[in-house]
Amino acid sequence: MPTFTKLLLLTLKLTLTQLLVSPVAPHAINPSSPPKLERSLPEKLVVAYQSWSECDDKVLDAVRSGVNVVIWFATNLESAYDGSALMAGGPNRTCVQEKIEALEELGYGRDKVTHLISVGGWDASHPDTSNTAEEYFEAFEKFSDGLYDGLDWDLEGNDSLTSQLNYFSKECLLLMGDLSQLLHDAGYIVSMAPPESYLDIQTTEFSKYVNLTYPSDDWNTTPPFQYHGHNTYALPLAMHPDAFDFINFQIYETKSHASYNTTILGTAQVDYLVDYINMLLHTPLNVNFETDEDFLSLGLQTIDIADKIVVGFIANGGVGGPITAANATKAYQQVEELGEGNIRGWFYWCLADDGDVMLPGVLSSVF
Ligand SMILES: *[C@@H]1O[C@H](CO)[C@@H](O)[C@H](O)[C@H]1NC(C)=O
Ligand SMILES: *[C@@H]1O[C@H](CO)[C@@H](O)[C@H](O)[C@H]1NC(C)=O
Ligand SMILES: *[C@@H]1O[C@H](CO)[C@@H](O)[C@H](O)[C@H]1NC(C)=O
Ligand SMILES: *[C@@H]1O[C@H](CO)[C@@H](O)[C@H](O)[C@H]1NC(C)=O
Ligand SMILES: CC(=O)N[C@H]1CO[C@H](CO)[C@@H](O)[C@@H]1O
Repeated sequence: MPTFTKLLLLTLKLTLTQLLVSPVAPHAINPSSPPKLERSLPEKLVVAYQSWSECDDKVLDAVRSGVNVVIWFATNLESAYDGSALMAGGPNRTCVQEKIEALEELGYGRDKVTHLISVGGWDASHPDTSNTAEEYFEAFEKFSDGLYDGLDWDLEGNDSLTSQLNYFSKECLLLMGDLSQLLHDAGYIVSMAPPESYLDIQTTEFSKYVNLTYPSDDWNTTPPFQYHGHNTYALPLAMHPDAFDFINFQIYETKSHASYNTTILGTAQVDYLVDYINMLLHTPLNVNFETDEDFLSLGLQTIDIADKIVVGFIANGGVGGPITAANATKAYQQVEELGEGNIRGWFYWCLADDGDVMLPGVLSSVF
């Protein structure tokens, strides 16, 4: 007994001393601690989003039909009552755990299906940047507790046009990059889901505002659609090119180039998507940060996204929009025939709006 007590005391003393003399900041992550699980992704991706807080058996059918990445929706990065970093919100944890276990029993374990948790969404708050990326890394691990394989960024704007949330602060963009890097280095999967204009291959402009217009797409509406961005998501990507595993391009953003070209200009859906995919694959994604007071020192950056491209649709009752899933697969095949590479995969928003689980089968048929 006494020996044990002594040993315990000695251990405690040592730990305390180590803590007191430790030069490491209290929230720093031990870089030598290995990731608990080296997450990997399938070669070709069929990504499905859950709707806000959704958790039900639809995910089982979707995975059986070809979905191999599920993104659960959506959390916020907040401060707790005592000011500490907190990842909060998202779907019912017990339910998510049950569905992941049910998938494992069906033969779709964690080695075959990746489960990510998203941050943000339209009208959602942006991260509270009074906490550091290191602190949010710990908050993620606490929130996830092994349930999720990584994180997906969905930060967007707000319905109220003059809202502060239609501006991505410098601190917010830096946090997105820094936290992504920490998660990536620890072996987690990290993705981002920019609306088309938030990562736009068709312009080099950069802005932190997401209440802008597309000056060149004339829909003859007054006022024009005022919730576009200009390459906002290019900032974390330019600063941490290796941190992101894949990029979900939301070509279904309201009044997107994709809708404009296919509806107003009348370009056939297949032709548009072939052109768009080829642009993403072969045109350098150049973004000019010189016009931004916070990031001008970055100058003109060329971002390599060739192996990260995932193109996404709105479910539209199982048809897919603004390009249908059927036309998307035709476009994929045409790009394939050119023999110069292809996209990493597809995604769709969201499981709830694909009631008869039509999309995964069509989208996965080309892989
Ligand atoms: C969360 O999910 C579990 C398991 O499906 C369920 O029993 C519980 O009622 C749910 N909790 C809430 C608050 O809906
Ligand atoms: C865009 O949002 C900012 C707030 O971030 C606001 O100051 C500005 O007035 C908004 N622009 C328009 C056109 O409403
Ligand atoms: C493909 O796109 C065209 C418009 O370009 C549309 O008329 C047609 O219905 C689509 N086909 C399918 C099978 O979705
Ligand atoms: C969409 O239309 C515009 C205007 O004609 C054109 O510049 C652009 O290249 C088109 N985009 C695609 C992907 O075809
Ligand atoms: C912070 C903020 O401006 N939130 C607004 C987002 O948009 C909704 C809907 O218009 C408003 O109710 C919120 O106040």
